[in-house]
Amino acid sequence: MKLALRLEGKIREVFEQVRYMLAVSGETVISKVTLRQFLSGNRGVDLLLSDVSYVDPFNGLHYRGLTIKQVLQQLPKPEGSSFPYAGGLYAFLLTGEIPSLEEALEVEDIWKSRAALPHYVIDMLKAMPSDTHPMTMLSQAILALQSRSKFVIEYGNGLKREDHWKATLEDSLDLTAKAPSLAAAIYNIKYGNRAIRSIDGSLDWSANFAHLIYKDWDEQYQELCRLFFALHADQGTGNVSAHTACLVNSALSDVYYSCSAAMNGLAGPLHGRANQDTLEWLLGILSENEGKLPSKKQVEAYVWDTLERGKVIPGYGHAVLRCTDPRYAAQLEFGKQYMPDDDLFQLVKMLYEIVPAALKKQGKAKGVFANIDAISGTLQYHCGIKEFDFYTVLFGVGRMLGITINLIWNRALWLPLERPQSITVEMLQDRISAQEVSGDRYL
Ligand code: NMX
Ligand code: MLT
Repeated sequence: MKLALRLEGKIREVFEQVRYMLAVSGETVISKVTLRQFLSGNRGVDLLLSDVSYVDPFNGLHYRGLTIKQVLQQLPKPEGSSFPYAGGLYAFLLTGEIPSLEEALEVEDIWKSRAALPHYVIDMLKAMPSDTHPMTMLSQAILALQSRSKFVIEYGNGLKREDHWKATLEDSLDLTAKAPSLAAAIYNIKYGNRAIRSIDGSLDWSANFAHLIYKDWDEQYQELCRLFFALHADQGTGNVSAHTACLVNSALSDVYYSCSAAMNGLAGPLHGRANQDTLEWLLGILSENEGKLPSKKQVEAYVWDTLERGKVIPGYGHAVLRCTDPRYAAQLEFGKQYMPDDDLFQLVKMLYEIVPAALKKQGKAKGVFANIDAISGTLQYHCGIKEFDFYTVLFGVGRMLGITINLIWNRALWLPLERPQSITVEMLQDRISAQEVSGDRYL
């Protein structure tokens, strides 16, 4: 595999660099933690290593140093499409080099050859109770594939540490190849008992999802799939889903265990499920106004009612971002092009004018701007995916791209078992007292 050969060279370079830093500067302090940070989920504490992406609080997501706009411009695209091959994005995030068309297609071809789902996974999904949340189905289906892990077999046969990344790469390609098929199987089984399709060899990975849910006629939806999966791929590794995967994988649990666990984190309303909750909330606003677009005043009243009931405004705020999420902006452009007159899209734009000011006035949220979930469901809904409890599965399909790449790199860099220390309240109090005496404000 040419991809693995290119990656091997990169890994050698970065491995040496990290080992050298560790040997020469091992005791250098790179981050300090205040008591407030300690009790606020370690916000703003630099604790994780990843070159794959970085979230700048004021400029948002960067994939390998490039903005989202640059990435969408520079990666190879299928003929006639405005959005890149996911295979090209994968190669780029993995190696840090913009791939040629041929290099993007190498990943697409590998995925095509590994996309089929084993029958027992489909049978298992069909056997689950009909009220099972699609994220539970996704997590279970990934876990069901775990018995196929090449890492586990090779580890059992004495796999050397320097080769852990190679088996992780194999598992990663196997799982990501199946991700659209898994999501489509869940969709087809849960919402209509439709037959499970095989991929269309003439379509790329992203557009194949449209084909698998019987929307191959819908070029607009194929375009949305390409954009959607690209935008959801990575967001640093501090977010709950990626961090969970990295933590689980640090015990040398394989890619399947790690990604299944990641999906359980993504299923939470403060994380990926916010796309489902946003759509439900938007439909609630419309239905209060008998399905018609409400006035600005009515929307403001709805926003305040939500806040006064102690609820969060889904799709707004962020643990890191202090600006509008560029992933929101990229989707806004898509909406302007394809659905400018859609009522939900109009409502999304109204909220963008209203919510940040309301959150500022309320004075609690540190990030008040729109995040990726403020709009993603609206685009799906317009394209006919009305089953909004499914949206987080689509987030998961995209996120598996970034997560698996981080796992490959974590194994390549020999990142050890994650094991921070916990301390008792009494110990915390003692440290505060000791430092109040010494005048040092840091723990
Ligand atoms: N609406 C109402 N209150 C909010 C919001 C919001 N959108 N965002 C933050 N707050 C509140 C938050 O609940 C907290 O309240 P309290 O002090 O009573 O606990 C306070 O403001 C301070 O929170 P922050 O430090 O600004 O936010 P934090 O970093 O803890 O959390 C989120 C970040 C994303 C969890 C939070 O902004 C939120 O709940 N947003 C709505 C849900 C959402 O859109 N999640 C998706 C995030 C992106 N993703 O895809 O994962
Ligand atoms: C994400 O894409 O993971 C979300 O924006 C949440 C985060 O970054 O913490």
